[in-house]
Amino acid sequence: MKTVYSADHFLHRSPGEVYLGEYVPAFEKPERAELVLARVREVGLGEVITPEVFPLSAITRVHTPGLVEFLQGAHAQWVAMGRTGAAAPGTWMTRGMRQDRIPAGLDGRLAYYGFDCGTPITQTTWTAVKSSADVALTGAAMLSAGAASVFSLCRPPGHHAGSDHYGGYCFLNNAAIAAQKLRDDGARRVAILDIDYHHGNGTQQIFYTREDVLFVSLHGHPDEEYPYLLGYEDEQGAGAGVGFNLNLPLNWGTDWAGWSGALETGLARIAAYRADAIVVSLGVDTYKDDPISHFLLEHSHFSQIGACIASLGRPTLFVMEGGYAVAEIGINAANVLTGFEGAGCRAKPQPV
Ligand code: Q9C
Ligand code: ZN
Repeated sequence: MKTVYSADHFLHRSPGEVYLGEYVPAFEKPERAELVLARVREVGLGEVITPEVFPLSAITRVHTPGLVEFLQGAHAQWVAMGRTGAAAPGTWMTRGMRQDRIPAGLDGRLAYYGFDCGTPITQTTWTAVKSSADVALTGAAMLSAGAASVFSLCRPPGHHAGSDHYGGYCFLNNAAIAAQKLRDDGARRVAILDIDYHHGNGTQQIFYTREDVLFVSLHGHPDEEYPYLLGYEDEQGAGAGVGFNLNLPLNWGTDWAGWSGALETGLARIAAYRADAIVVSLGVDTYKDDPISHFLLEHSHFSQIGACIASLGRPTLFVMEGGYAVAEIGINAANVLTGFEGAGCRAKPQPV
């Protein structure tokens, strides 16, 4: 399996975030992608290639031009107002507020487009964000050209970004952009399997009224876990999309027995859908020692996840999402990929 990677990801570095009431170093940091890349090379997964550059029109297939222009220009406007540091909202939209009017001023647009304060926009964030989308699009193009599987080593991650909102360390929804590209290249049905610890609220929102992209997500229950306001099991799609959204929320403390049961349910739905291609939102923040998460998966389980996904026998694009146990992120992510490839890899999944 080839890996698509761009060093431009270094251009996004969050200055820090508020966690449990304290300002702490950001969990989502450049070292994450570097350690995944190092492990991909160590296990001999396959060639590592740089992405092609795609036009913005591939992004505005799923995001509004307003969000894209905002992300491109926000930091320059922040600086023009005499401010230092990174651009982030301190006010958010809620019930009863105007949704039909996009404010002219920067702080108003931060409130309109952003949904948390953990996703700051620096001077070079856009370049990293665009490269991450290109990494996903390149992977999708390779699948369209006949590859059986590709790993798009995206950073920053994407699954919390919706058509017109960003947050949760995510600016553009790489997996959704890739799924749309697969559709536009001719795949009739695309399934997105989101195994990140957090609900992929952005991906769900983007495809909620559509039957041509099935969304299946395993995640921390929104009653107790971020992003809290989406991801319940009664969200099953709307309009033409009814029946094409499957949420499998799980409680804090879920172990392999509970998690793998939900995976079986999700995979059965995808098999019944007869997807032409599968996009996996690959978060490994389900790991037992993840610093912001509450599931209990171990290294060997990630290998089993890959093998289970391979059993669907469909062209599969893996898109990197979360995972914050940085020292072990490479092992966990690569175990999914080598588990998918079975005996095809040189190194054994490790340690068990
Ligand atoms: N300071 C992913 O795993 N935590 N995103 C709250 C507010 C956000 C996780 C941040 C967790 C987002 C891609
Ligand atoms: Zn996550």
